[in-house]
Amino acid sequence: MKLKFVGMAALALSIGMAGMNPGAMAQSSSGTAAFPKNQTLQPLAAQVQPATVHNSKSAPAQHIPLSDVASARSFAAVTATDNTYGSNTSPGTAEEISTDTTIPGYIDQQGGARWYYTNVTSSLKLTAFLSTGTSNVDYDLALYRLNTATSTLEQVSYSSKGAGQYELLSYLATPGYYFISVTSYQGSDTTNPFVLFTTLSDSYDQNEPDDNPFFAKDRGTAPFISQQNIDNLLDEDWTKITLNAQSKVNLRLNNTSSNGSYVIQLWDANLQSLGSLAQNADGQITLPAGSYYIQVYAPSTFDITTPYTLSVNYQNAAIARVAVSEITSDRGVQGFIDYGYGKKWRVGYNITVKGRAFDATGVPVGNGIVTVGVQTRVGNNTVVVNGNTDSLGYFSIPMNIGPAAGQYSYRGPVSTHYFDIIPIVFLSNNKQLNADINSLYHYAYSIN
Ligand SMILES: [Ca+2]
Ligand SMILES: [Ca+2]
Ligand SMILES: [Ca+2]
Repeated sequence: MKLKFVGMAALALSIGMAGMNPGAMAQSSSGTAAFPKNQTLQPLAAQVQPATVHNSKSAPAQHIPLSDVASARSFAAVTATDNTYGSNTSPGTAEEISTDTTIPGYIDQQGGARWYYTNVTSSLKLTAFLSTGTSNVDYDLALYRLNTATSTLEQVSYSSKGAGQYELLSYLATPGYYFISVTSYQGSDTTNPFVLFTTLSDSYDQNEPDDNPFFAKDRGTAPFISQQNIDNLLDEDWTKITLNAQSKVNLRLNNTSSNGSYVIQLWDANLQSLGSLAQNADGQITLPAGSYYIQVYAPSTFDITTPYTLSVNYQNAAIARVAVSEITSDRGVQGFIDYGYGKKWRVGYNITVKGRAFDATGVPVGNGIVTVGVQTRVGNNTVVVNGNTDSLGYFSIPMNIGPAAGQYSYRGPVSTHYFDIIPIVFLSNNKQLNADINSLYHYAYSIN
C-alpha cells in the first residue's frame, strides 16, 4: 500500500511537537518538549451559567463481523482498491502498525475510514492518540479487539469528541490483535494528515482506562479523594461528577513530584472548558446542577513513580459566622487574657487561628473557604490567608503576621509587657463574616 509520505518536520509541525521524538513522548519521564495537545488554559472561573446539553453523536458500531479471519495477516490479503492515500479503508485491509511510532494518514471523503491493527503480546495498557491535523474536520477514534472464536471485532473503547479536537483512548489489553479505526464524522482533508500514535504502559493506576470523558470514572454526587498516576505523557485521567443543585465545588490536585507537573481542566457536559487549575493550588467554582468532567493531565512532564492526589468536595451553604476556639502562637505567648482592654487572644509572630464556620441558621459549613485578615502596626502590614473548613466546618489557619511595635503597655507583677491592639477580620466570598472576636493583643516584648 502507499501511504503518502510526510517529512518529519512537517509532521511535527502539524501536531505541534516541534523537534520532539515521538518515542520519547511515551517513554521519557522528564521530557520538556511541547505537548502535542492544544489545550486552552483559562483560569477557573468563579461562577458558571447553566448550559444546554447537546445531543452527543452516536457511538461507532459496537461489533463488526469479519468474513474471513483465518489469521491476522490474511486481512491484508483481502483485495481492496489501492489509491493515493492507502488502501486500508476497511477492517479487512487494515495496516499493521508498531507502537511508539507516529502514523500519518489521510481520509479523502466524509464518512471515510482508515484501519490499523497491532498485535499485543502481553497484558499492557494500550493508549491510542489521534491528532486530526486541521480544526475543520471531525475524526473519531475507536479500538476493537479481535475475537478469534467469533471472527468479530468487538469494540472495547472509543473517543468521539467534536471538530478540531484530538481523540485519546486507552484499554487494559490482554494478548491479542487490536484494530484501530480512524473515521470521519465530518469533513475530510487530503492536505494535512491526521496522526495516529499508540503506546503501551506496563504500570498504571487502578482507575485506568479513564483517558477520555466517555470512559471517565463516575463519582456521582459524593465527595472523593483519588490517588492516581500519570503513566505516559499522553495519559489523561478523567472523572465525572454530578451536582443535584447549584453547588460550590472545591478542587485540589496535590503533587509532590519534582519531575512531573500536572494540571486540572474542568469541562461541562458539552465538553466546553470551564477553566484550568494548577497543581498544589485550591480552586473553588460555583456550578449549576448537572454533570461535569475533571481532567488531569501532564502538559510537559510526568513521573510514573509519584502518585498525585485529586480532592473534590462541595460546600453546600454560604458561611455567615465563625466562632474562634483558640489562637496558638510562637514566642512563648498564648492565652485569652485581659491586658486592660478586654479579653483578647495574645499572639506573637507565627500564629494559627482555629475555629468553626456556620451558616445563617447555625449549621456548620463543611468544605468552605474562610479568609482571615490581620493588620499589624509595624508598617500597617496587612496579612490575609485563606483556609478550608473540614467536613464538619472546623478550620485551622496558620499565618505569619510579623513583629509588633509595642504601642501599649501592661504593668504586671514582675515585668511590663509591650503590645499592640490589632484588628482581625474573617471573610468568605469577599463578604465579612460575623465573628466572636475582632482584635488581638499583638505581643512585642517585656521589660523586667
Ligand atoms: Ca472527533
Ligand atoms: Ca492515570
Ligand atoms: Ca488515564
